[in-house]
Amino acid sequence: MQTAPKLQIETARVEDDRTGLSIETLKRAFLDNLFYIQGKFPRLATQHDYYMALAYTVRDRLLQRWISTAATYTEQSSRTVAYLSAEFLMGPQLGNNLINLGIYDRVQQAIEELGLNLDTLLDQEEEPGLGNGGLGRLAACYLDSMATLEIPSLGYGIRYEFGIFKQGLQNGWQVEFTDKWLRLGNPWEIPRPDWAVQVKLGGYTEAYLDANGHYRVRWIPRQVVKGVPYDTPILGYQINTCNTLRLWSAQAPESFDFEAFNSGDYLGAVQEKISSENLSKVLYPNDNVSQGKQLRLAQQIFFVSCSLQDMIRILLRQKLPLSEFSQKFTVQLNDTHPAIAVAELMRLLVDEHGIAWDQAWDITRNSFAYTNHTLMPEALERWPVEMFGQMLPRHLEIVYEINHHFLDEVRAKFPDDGDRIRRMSLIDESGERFVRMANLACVGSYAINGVAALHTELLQKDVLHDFYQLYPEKFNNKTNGVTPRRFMVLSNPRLTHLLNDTIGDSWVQHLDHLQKLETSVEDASFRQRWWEIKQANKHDLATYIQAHNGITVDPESLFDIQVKRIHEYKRQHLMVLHIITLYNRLKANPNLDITPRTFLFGGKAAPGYMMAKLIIKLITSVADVVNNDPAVGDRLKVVFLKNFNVKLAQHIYPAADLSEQVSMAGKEASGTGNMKFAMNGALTIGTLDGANIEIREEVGPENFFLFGLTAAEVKALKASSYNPWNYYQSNPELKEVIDRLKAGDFSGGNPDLFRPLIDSLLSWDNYLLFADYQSYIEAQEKVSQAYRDRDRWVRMSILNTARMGKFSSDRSIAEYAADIWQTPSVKIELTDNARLSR
Ligand code: 9GP
Repeated sequence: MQTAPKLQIETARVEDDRTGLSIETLKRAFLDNLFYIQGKFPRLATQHDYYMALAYTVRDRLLQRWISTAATYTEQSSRTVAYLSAEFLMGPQLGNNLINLGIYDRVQQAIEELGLNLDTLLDQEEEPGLGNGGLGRLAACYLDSMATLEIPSLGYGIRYEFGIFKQGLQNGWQVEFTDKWLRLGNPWEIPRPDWAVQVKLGGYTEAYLDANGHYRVRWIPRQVVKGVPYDTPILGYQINTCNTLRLWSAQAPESFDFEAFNSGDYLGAVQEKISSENLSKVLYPNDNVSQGKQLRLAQQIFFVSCSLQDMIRILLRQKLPLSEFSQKFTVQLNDTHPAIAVAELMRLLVDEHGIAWDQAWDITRNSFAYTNHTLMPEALERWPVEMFGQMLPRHLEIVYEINHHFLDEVRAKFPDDGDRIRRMSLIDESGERFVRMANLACVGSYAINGVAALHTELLQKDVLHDFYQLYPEKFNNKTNGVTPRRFMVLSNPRLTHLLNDTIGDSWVQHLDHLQKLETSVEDASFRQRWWEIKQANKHDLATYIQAHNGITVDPESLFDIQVKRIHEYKRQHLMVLHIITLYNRLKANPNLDITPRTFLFGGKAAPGYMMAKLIIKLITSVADVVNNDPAVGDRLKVVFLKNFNVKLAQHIYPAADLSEQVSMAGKEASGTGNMKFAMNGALTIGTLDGANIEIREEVGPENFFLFGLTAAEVKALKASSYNPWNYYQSNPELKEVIDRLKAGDFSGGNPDLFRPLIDSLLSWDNYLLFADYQSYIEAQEKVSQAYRDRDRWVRMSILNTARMGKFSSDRSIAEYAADIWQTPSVKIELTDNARLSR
């Protein structure tokens, strides 16, 4: 038999238009993409067309790295982290990819030579807002660090058609708009329909005997949904490693039910399609709260099942037996959202691949690791048993079976302890029955971690105490971190240049090298440059505020900023109490010499969270009064920046003087905004909560404005029947603030508008604003004093940046890799074709 001639692909020996990095080649490739991909020529092209042409130009350059990476992982069967997360808040991709490819400046020049402006093109990108806040953004930072540290990894999630809603303001109230981020196309993703999988839902199970006479169970679903993967390349920083984010989109297996269609029932025919596609339609806009909705459970099983089936496909393609699943993959569960994976992997192994229960359980238990991200009781997911059983009848059986074995284990270690059994059971039977997802995650994982030292301690002492007693060896802490590539290099180019000039650029990969800055603190010209950079960044933000809010703010004033999700526990309204306190002082004494401040807020409220929405209305109402009172003049300004997202965040962190991290101690698991601010030289005013504690330890207590009760004091105060009314009565300034609000001074004379908020503060004040008020006001006095001494302030600011090395996500990921995943790094060489063309 004649062998077919080997396909010869001409290897490019000169720079080619898809890999070359010279300015001339970049320009040629850009115009080529404009013509052949966008189908436009310069006279017709919009700025968005130019953005797309540039994005494709950059994507081509990622592809050679991506393919080399995939090829190497396949050849070497590398151990891989599968990071399962219902949210990935990626932010815009173009700028970050330019930085990581190391071609930012070159592309800027190429674009300018073409008569265009890079900033304008970057601004065209619709960010994929596929997350709510900290948890989703952390997942995105971790993908960046895994690639940078050359750790083989796959991020798995949902390709929501609509991401987090866009926030507008109407009369000072939040209004929500659909986020149609895919409207103009997404140049970064590649669909992989050939790797689509099917996910079952509903129906019933039945037992049968297989050909060998073994008892088996099969699941007859009511509905089958197709999951189609869309891949996005995740390039590491100036390295060849290019990992993958794989997001699943739901489709009906057949577009039409032809039987219904032929019988004339057109709507019925598309019904199945609509209900299937609903699974990946929209992100639930809740942060730190679980709504317990059926569709949300369906989303979870959908992406988890797709991802586990995909891992099994990869394993089998590499000719590895299923028994090696846990050697090939370590599966990180980002909170409980993917915790159903424990039951789903059991189902796949036992029912679909005929592996015996005990062996399957060994594989499962060695495959998963669970990160808890919250201490908020309302965020701990529980599913009504009935709903769970209707959607996932087989999983419910498996959960019962796991529970049966697990409770035997508990009884063996803690005999005659019925209460403990009730608390630890995977099923909550105290009233209506629920499946407890955190318990399932703890039982099915070999490692359990919190996201800051205090958080892990509180998990061990409190929320997961029983599990800690049973499995102390599983528990460990992994303090969060953030990527300096996006949140320093990309966001703050001025600071980046100064740092590079002063200490070289190794800090971008080794953030602890920032320590070298400490010696420059004594250099007056360095301090001057530091100050000027902050001023320039503040100027840029002031311009943005003028354009978007129509408010003139003074870049010389202290920029005092709180940006994060709006939540009572985060206490945006504590900052409002301070603003009104200053306002009252100025009204009483118009000549008072105060440090001028600009108070900036940003953040979304969950659409159904009425109190959070009222807090936004409070901020905008106070802003209306304060900003327009001639007695105040330019000394105080209050601004609510609408639609806080990653893109906007990148302009805000570099411009901050003061970072507000004021949650009630014991509630914020870690926080990551706190890190992004401090890295960019903002000083923090904060409580001893989450990662604030570690930030303060690192930067030094003298460079941090501490206030408020500790977590232990909060607990004690709550136990001793806290009464906010006493604080109100005994603190004249606090009383005046509340009385003015009550009188309607910030609501056009309407005493009812803020009543729910005021009543909640006066009656129970769950988050102890009144208890912390005085301490907060005093700390703010110290801030004002410190800011008046420019030299002192700049020194403190420099030391904050210099000492933030610990909070790089590279450090966090290195710890995950060493302590939990045991994933060696894998060097990626570019394929010949790519190497020749460099
Ligand atoms: O609220 C936490 C936040 O403190 C933390 O920084 C972030 C990342 O670990 O996770 C948040 N948790 C959630 O969004 C829900 O569990």
